[in-house]
Amino acid sequence: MRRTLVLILALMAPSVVNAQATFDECGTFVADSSGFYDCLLLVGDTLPGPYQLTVAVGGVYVAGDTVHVTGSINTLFPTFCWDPVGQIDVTLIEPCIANPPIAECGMLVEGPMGCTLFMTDTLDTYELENLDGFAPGTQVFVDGLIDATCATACGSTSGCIFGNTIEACPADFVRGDTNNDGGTDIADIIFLLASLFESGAPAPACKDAADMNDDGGLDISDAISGLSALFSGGSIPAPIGACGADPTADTLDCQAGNCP
Ligand SMILES: [Ca+2]
Ligand SMILES: [Ca+2]
Ligand SMILES: [Ca+2]
Repeated sequence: MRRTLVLILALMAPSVVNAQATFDECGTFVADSSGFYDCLLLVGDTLPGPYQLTVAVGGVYVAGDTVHVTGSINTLFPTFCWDPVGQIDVTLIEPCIANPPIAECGMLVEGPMGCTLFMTDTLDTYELENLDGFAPGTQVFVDGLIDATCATACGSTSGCIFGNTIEACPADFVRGDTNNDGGTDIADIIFLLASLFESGAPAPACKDAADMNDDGGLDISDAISGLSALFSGGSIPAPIGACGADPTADTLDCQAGNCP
């Protein structure tokens, strides 16, 4: 009897066209509205669903819990739950942080309605609170908080970034090339020591390149790390040997870089 009822309910469920779309937002678990089953479904903040998840959530979560889920939405899927409009093939499920931070480089692009949007490497687009004179087509570093549910006049976006600062993206560089001549040798150590201790000596064009221990500051320990890497089998943090971005954010300036 129960099996028959399941089949009937499944047949009565709204038919939908299969489509693959991305789900990447916070949502809230709700109980199946039929009251017959123990299906725990997810209602997204902007994608109302409800959605069935491909991972077991019973016993882990209860109705009312909020989570951040990423995955792809499949609208053709077997189910005995009453009312899901899609199934999320889950790649990540984690606690929901209401306003996750963002601090990364991306591109300013022209959006609809005359808006300028910030597009990340993963093609998410956000309205910014502060453009500070930067124009579309510019690579910029944005540091702020994400509001994925903001009301925006900029059409379909991934949300808004608020409380943000915006500045030019740090240039790629090779760590250790303190004198900016394309190579890494004892001359870089001498250049660094001179910049630290000789008045009037030029500063490194890319201070990140001179931060050989990548601790966010420039001092004698960087020269020691560089000497160790050159002569004592030590190593310094990436990027070394090829141009790359600083893996650790800091306040050191590298707008000039030492790469083409
Ligand atoms: Ca050099
Ligand atoms: Ca340092
Ligand atoms: Ca750094």
